[in-house]
Amino acid sequence: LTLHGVLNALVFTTFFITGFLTLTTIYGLKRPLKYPVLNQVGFWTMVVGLVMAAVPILLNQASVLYTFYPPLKANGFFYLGLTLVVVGSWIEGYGFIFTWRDWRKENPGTRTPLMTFGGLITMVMWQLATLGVAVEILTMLLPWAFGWIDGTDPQLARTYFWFTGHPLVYFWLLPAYVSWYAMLPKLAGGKLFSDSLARIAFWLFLLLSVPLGFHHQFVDPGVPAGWKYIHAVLTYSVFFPSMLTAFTVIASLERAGRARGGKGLLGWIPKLPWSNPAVSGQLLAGILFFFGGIGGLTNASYNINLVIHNTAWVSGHFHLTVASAVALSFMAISYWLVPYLRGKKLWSRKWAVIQTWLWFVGMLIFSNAMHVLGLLGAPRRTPLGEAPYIPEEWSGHLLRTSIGGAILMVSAYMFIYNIARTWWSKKLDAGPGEETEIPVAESVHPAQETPAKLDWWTPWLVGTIALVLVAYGPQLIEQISNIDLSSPGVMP
Ligand code: HAS
Ligand code: CU
Repeated sequence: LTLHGVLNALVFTTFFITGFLTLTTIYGLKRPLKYPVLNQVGFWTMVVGLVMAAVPILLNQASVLYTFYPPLKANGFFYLGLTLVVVGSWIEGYGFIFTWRDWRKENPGTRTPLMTFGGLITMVMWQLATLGVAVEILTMLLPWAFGWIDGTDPQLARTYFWFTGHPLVYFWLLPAYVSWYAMLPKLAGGKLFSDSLARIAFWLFLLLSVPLGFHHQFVDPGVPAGWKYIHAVLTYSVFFPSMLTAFTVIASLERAGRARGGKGLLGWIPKLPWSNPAVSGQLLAGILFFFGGIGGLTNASYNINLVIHNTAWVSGHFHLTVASAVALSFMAISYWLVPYLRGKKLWSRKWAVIQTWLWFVGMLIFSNAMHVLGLLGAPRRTPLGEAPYIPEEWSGHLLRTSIGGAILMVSAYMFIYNIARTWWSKKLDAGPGEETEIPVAESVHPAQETPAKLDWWTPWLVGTIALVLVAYGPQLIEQISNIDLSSPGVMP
């Protein structure tokens, strides 16, 4: 489970995101990276970190899951490896920021191209968000794992982790939103409904991603209830930019569908280009994300959370969010990105469209079964196959989980095969315009008409830092001043 969680949630995402945001930076700004070597260093730092973390996992020296909660203890190189993956992504982020800063100097007053703007917000938020795990690993887990200190403080470690852990989900989600706003409307044959609304959504994610991590700690004894309520209210507020996204992206899609002859309330939906896998994948990812988002609202409700926390419900939630909204969007983006990078046609569009639908159907079965099992009390992070307490009423849902999971695996291998055949094929050279273009959506109102304030970093950065200090400062001071490094480690 550690291998599954780390490779999918931390590695697949981070590597795809830094690659995709490299493209949105240089293509959006129409200029090369300011310091290409810097981004190469960032990439290879991530690769070294990946290998360093993977070895202990494979040697069963790091069975601590992707959240590496102490007192579960891993070999020190696992923590060091993950640290390098984060440091590598930081370096890549600075490479984008330096490139944009040069562009900004030469283009004063011009609105930052939306695809670049969304990528920058993602990376700036990530620099702030990762301070939590950086402090956790460097001041607690590394010295503990290498034996320089005897014990650790699980409560403080969890607070540090969730300082990063929730914004981590938006580090995953925002690149998918960059595609949904800045590319999908073009792929659908239309325009972005509103450039301003898109930028407001990204600013709100910068402001609200970090100061709400306690919604993962509603059952933690060391966090006072008042602070849990404050973070619960802030969690409701971070709903807003996603609802804004649903409105703006669907409005853009509706315009495209109607331009293609869609009539009536919903007649525009079948008119969308579902035969393009880059479109079908992202539409289906969005539909799954509706259910994931509603589940997030349930999770955020302090008292209801007590019912679902640490149950299979949560696994159902994040397979609709990171494993669908994000992962299925990344696969769909790959269906134009790899042909673009290789100048070759996709090996099979038909396979690709079928793959996206298989993911959709498999995930509906898998995640619904997980949600229901959670409500029936099935714990997560537990090898249920070994458990002596499997009540009869779980069996049907466990079977559905397996069926859904098997469909997802077939879909995943169809994706990998299609991409590999495209990448290494000899004969599929694409003619001009055939999928080798980067889809750039124009907005209905030119971006230049978007208020200049929506391209102005200082007030939003100051507001973000102030909100984080208010939401976390007092509790961090309290927990750090009461640090108790007495908990021994457990290595399963
Ligand atoms: Fe979550 C736990 C609350 C979003 C991932 N979440 C997790 C965990 C993960 C995760 C990995 O409050 C487990 C962590 C662990 O290991 O313990 N989550 C939320 C809330 C949101 C949310 C309020 N989560 C995400 C996203 C994730 C993610 C995004 C990954 C990418 N989550 C929680 C809470 C917990 C939690 C508690 C702790 C539970 C516990 O006790 O452990 C919100 O951001 C959700 C807002 C989303 C919406 C949906 C908008 C819909 C859109 C679709 C548009 C449709 C389109 C297509 C474009 C309001 C934008 C249309 C198609 C046509 C055909 C037209
Ligand atoms: Cu969260």
